[in-house]
Amino acid sequence: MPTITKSTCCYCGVGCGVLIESQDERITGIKGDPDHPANYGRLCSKGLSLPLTVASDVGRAFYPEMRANRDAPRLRVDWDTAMDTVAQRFTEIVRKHGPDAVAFYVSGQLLTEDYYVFNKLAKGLIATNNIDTNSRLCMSSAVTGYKLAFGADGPPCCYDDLEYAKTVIFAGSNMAYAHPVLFRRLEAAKAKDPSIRWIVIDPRRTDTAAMADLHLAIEPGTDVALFNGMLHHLIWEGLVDQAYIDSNTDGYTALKNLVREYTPRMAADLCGIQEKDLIQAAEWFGFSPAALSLYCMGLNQSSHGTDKNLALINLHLATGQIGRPGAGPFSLTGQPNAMGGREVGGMATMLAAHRDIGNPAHRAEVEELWGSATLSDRPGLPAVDMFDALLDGRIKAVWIVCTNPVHSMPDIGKIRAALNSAEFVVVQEAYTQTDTVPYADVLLPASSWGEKTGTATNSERRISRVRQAINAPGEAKADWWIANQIGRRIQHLLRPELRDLFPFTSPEMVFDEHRRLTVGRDLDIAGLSYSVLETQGPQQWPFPAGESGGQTRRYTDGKFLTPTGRAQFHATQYQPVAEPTNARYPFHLLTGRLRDQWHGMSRSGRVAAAFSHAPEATLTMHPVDAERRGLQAGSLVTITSKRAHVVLPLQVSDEMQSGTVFAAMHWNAQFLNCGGINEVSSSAVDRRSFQPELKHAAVRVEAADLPWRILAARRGDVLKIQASVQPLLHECAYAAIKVEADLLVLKAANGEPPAGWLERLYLALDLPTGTDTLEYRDAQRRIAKRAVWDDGALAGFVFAGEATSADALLASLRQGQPWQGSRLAVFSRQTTNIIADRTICLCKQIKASHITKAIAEGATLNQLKATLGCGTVCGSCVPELKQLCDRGALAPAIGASK
Ligand SMILES: Nc1nc2c(c(=O)[nH]1)N[C@H]1C(S)=C(S)[C@@H](COP(=O)(O)OP(=O)(O)OC[C@H]3O[C@@H](n4cnc5c(=O)[nH]c(N)nc54)[C@H](O)[C@@H]3O)O[C@H]1N2
Ligand SMILES: Nc1nc2c(c(=O)[nH]1)N[C@H]1C(S)=C(S)[C@@H](COP(=O)(O)OP(=O)(O)OC[C@H]3O[C@@H](n4cnc5c(=O)[nH]c(N)nc54)[C@H](O)[C@@H]3O)O[C@H]1N2
Ligand code: SF4
Ligand SMILES: [Mo]
Repeated sequence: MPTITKSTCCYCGVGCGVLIESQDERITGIKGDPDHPANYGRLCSKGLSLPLTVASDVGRAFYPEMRANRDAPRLRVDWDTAMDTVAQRFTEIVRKHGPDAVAFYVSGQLLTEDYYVFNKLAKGLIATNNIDTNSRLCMSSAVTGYKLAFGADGPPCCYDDLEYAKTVIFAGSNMAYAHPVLFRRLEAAKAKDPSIRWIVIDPRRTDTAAMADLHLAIEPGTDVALFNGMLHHLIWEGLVDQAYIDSNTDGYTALKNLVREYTPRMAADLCGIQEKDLIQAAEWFGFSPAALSLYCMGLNQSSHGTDKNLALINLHLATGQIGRPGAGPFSLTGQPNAMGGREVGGMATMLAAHRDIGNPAHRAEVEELWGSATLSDRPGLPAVDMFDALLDGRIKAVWIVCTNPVHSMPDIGKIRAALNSAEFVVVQEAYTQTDTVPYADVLLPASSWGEKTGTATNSERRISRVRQAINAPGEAKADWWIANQIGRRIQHLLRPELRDLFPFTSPEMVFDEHRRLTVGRDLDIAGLSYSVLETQGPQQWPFPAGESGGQTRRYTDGKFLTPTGRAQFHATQYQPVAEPTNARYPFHLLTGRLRDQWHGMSRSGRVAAAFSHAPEATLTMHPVDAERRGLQAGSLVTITSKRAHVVLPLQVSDEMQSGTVFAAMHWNAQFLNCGGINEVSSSAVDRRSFQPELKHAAVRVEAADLPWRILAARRGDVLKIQASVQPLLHECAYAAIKVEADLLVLKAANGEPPAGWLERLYLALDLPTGTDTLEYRDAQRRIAKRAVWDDGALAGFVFAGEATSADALLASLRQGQPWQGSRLAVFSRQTTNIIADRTICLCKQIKASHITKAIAEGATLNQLKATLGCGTVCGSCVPELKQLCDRGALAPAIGASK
């Protein structure tokens, strides 16, 4: 009999409740938890495919590993050896160079309990504030914005506001992809009340934008000008709420003076949109009984991310659109526990429970509660600075937990150099093939989703239990446990005189200590405990002692947490992106997410179906720009910034504006010859939030001259084949792995064949010579072809030397049917170009060609659902289905794919 465990999805900040089905230490299924108030039973394509991510142990980190030096291989060691080593090296470095010579780089995907112990280890024991997180790349501008405007961090809104809102602004958020289950709630609300207005602010026509009543395709980075222009119109049309401004805010006059110059015409010009559209947006917002703004990385990941947040909040304060059902500035959190990390103060710029490092009273409170060493009053180094300090030797050792900076940080070349120059690197990971693992002197194997216990807080401040369904494989351990064990050892070496700082024997003990620190703070959760969560289900904070529930909405009484009790307006001047385009770098590069992949793909990349919607890394460009440069869809292009270059196939689509190009953030050296698009991205940061401008870089795009081409495919255990091919990828100027159910496809290109590469590829793909192998070589033309049969069916092939396509062969490989006729035909059976037939609906596996055919025959969205079944399970594909229907039977795409 399968066991059912109630837990939480480990992907996005929606924080959906899940029911995990498991049997014999394997996760066998998943369902949405009908009782969870985030999703009421729904899951998106990513959540639904979680069991597939853990179906195989290939690539999991099983045992602690260590290496004697940079050039030695990492070898298996026991836990005590690994933990003693980490404790000793950290202690030595702290003794010799001081506490700020070590750093922790952690993650918004850790559970609150994990985060808490790491924060205590850094700040309470070692007395350094050098603990930062990937949330710096994600939420820090939102944090700064909230703190400056309201005096405290955390969204004022709740998910029910999605149903109450009458005007919804999506600012720099592709919610249809990134927060799909919440998007389903918005779709349902709009279907019920078609007078609801959606405004999308995004330089790209995303699936979210395509569903909007108004899409403001602004020039990248111009959001502040837009919001200022909207406010100008609201003021001059008398649409502001003067009574709210007078009684609840400060700073209005300065703001009013500033936005006087932002006439709708001037602002619209800066944004590259029409004045009437800006006015329309302002009026829908201003006249609305309830206006809700949902915002995400298009605002935060900017060198003026704090200003973008503040300018949007200004609009809400000026119109009193806050603290009421359906109204407010709602920052969507990206990671499942970005909020929990903020609550425990797990960042270089804050202390536990929303306290400030620079506030002596706050430090004293934490010291008292912890019985710890004197807390440091020196601000810690935020992510980008932290790696800079590692590079120049100020920091000697770093402990990286649950994040993959050699993929996700901007300007990865610099991150690699920093890790290479570090004295000691610890990587605490669940998977061994990520881009950061090769830099580990010590690899600590972590348990992952389905294997861990604790809590996480979602976007609406709701704390949910994460429960363990199965045991972790091998010797992998929970993150809090590892921090606690090593913490004890470091304390023994460094501060034995202090009270035991790491007494924890369970996550519940950690949670109880955490909630004691929140007493009297804005996020007070003294009334919450594991047993309350057990009996009453997930709860929002604040939840002080004596209360029967958490707080749904904040600031409902117009009282804020600033020293004056009034919200603060901030006069935000528009400033351009840090790296404007110019004649040398004429394109503006945007980056963002795909529907079915998660970040560095260490988990989602294990699911073949996740590749079917967007099969490969590409660069998307507007058709006019491509034509002007003589670039064809599908051809390889080199994307060059001031820092580095990357080669990718070109995708052509009018969802881009001319002058901007887009690349997904996910692809990395597990699937490509390089670390992905962050090779070229910029590490310019916002001066107040220190968040890097991952959304914007100036690049040039040229045809890549790489005449030697390889197309290879192999049937078998894809994870195993991928692991053996991965080390070869970087030797080519372009190489990309595509995954299908039991088929791995490799495309590569180079100026000429790298020495001995093909022979190594044959080995990696297990395509040996022998009776079941056919080979063709033409040394002069540098052509080499090899095909291998297994049990009479084609098992794999490599075609090298000329631009080849082989869809007939790929089809034959997929089928695995006995080969018909002469095997010699293998070298001539190809037809022309592969037309990418994407799978639009993952749940029902419905391909684009079937859908467009049905639409051509007159099918509506509802008929598509009824006849093909697409869009009827998780709903993640509905926005795209709707778009296809709206376009009528037109071809779904210009160029290679979409
Ligand atoms: N499928 C999927 N979902 C995810 C994740 C994932 O990896 N995959 N990750 C989660 C995480 S951690 C996060 S942070 C969220 C991110 O969620 P989102 O922020 O919604 O996703 P992104 O695609 O990164 O960026 C959103 C949009 O910002 C736009 N943009 C770029 N520059 C600008 C600009 O100057 N102004 C405006 N207004 N828009 C701009 C981009 O074109 C893009 O469409 O997603 C979460 N959900
Ligand atoms: N160009 C560009 N770059 C971006 C972004 C962008 O939009 N554009 N977005 C940025 C944003 S918003 C974010 S949040 C970051 C995300 O970037 P990362 O934090 O690098 O993302 P992940 O790939 O999710 O990394 C999590 C790692 O933890 C491992 N892991 C999984 N479970 C566990 C566990 O329980 N314990 C431990 N110890 N490890 C585990 C996974 O295998 C994975 O390698 O990327 C940022 N980088
Ligand atoms: S929306 Fe999807 S990825 Fe996000 S928590 Fe829910 S199921 Fe997981
Ligand atoms: Mo994020």
